[in-house]
Amino acid sequence: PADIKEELLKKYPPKVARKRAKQIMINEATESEAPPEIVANVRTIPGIITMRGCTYAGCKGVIMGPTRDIVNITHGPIGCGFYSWLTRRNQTSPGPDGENYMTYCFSTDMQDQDIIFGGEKKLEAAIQEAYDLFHPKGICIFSTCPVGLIGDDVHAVAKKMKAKLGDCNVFGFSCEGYKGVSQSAGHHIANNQVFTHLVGENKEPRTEEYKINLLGEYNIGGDGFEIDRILKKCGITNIATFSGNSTYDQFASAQHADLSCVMCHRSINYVADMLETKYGIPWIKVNFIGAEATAKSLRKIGEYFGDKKLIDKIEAVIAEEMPEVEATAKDVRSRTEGKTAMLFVGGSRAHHYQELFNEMGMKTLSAGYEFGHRDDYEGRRVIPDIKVDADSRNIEEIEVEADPELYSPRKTEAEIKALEDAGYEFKHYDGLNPDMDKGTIIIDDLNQYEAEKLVELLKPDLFCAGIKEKFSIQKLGVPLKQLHSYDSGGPYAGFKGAINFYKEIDRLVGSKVWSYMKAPWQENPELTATFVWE
Ligand code: CFM
Ligand code: HCA
Repeated sequence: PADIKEELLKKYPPKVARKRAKQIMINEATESEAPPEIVANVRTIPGIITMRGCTYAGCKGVIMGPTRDIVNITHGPIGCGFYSWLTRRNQTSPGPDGENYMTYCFSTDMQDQDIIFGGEKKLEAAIQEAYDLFHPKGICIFSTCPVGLIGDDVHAVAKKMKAKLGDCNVFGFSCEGYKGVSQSAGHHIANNQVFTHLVGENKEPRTEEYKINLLGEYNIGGDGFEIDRILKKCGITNIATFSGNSTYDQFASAQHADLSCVMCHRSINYVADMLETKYGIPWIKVNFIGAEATAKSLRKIGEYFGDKKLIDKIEAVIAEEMPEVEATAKDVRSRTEGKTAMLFVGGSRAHHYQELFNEMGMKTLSAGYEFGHRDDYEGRRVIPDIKVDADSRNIEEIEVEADPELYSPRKTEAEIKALEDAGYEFKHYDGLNPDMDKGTIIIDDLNQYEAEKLVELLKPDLFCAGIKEKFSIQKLGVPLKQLHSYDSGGPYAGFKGAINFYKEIDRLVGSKVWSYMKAPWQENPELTATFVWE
């Protein structure tokens, strides 16, 4: 593996190589030793073809995009709105209210004249038009790069329109694309605004049993539907999903839950912390990617509530669901055992999906995040040591305090202690590194050059990444599975999702078609030349 690292760095100018060397690590983490440090959540070196996206994408596309009954207006050029319109495959199912704005792409469609003379009037008109057409409960405004550059005040416009409309919550996000080093800044900005303007609004008490929030689950390819099916079968009430197929009212009611379950730690840990500080709701890390991981997460929820009725029901559900999962796993394993994969995805899937590959007997040779922070690699215990640089300081940290009326610890200190003494972990995430084998290669903010080099050197049976990587990797003869959009597949979460995933990956790694790929000019070069590097 050390040779591989050297190979990846060899072509870079010395300064670039020094910086990239800190973002490429040979995994040495073990359960007991402190893992070595990785540099993450820093600017991509200019000129490098990063896999990352922008802050606007993280805020509008990722966190707020999947909500179905809020009108999300992109204030900016049409491309920003169009590119973030359903490309993420976040699915929705309108409830009895029938409200679902997912099929619309709302944008102010800024033109040259708006950039020169200002776009606030156009934004006001857009909010009014959306209100007149749909009368939604909420309208959110997302700032793209030019909005920050010309100084349009989206917050002032939102405030004015909220007062004018009266029965519609309007608020904005300063999530200009350049605001942070990646999508991650957009997550934080979205978390802050949703918490400030929306969470806690619905004061109507909830009387259901075993109330949780599911944080960081975006219903890509219907994952959230499968998780909800399982939760419902177990008798667990999901008050609010942040934010797959969510509604205005779910966010507004999140303070009624008794436990927050965090799927994607990177994108939503801020809301989990704020719900705890303001309302006293503890949070735990869960993972519904992988059948074993799903069972473990359900048991963790059962143990928290500590009720025999719930615990027995959860066991019954697991016992009912697992035989089909195990039979499928056994069948595919005869073909997938020992095959290898690489996973380079956002800020949590490069970790979560290793569970599914393990269940198929497949090994992960190399993995990494586009924009994870050190805690997503090394675990939350390193948070106090993370250097706060100018880019992170640029993102607002909001002050949240215990609500004088609504704060109520869901468990007594003694109850929490009893759970912890029994090994229960609150507010805990160990990150990706400890789950990967020694000697595997962990890379932050992988780029096009390194991706191709890795494939050439390690020849994995499968590469998992996104649309920008898909075709360049497949041209190298290796199948690429999109772990963002799932290509056209899914769900992959929960029990039924695991079965879907096993079957698809079995077909992908068993197919030889990619290795037959040769462009005509590779087979019969009509022109040959030698490139001389001086
Ligand atoms: Fe969380 Fe996500 Fe991800 Fe993410 Fe994303 Fe996504 Fe992703 Mo694409 S919230 S960090 S910003 S799990 S959109 S649903 S697939 S990069 S690994
Ligand atoms: C985003 C969204 C994205 C992109 C996926 C991809 C997604 O970061 O803006 O590059 O294929 O999941 O849709 O991560």
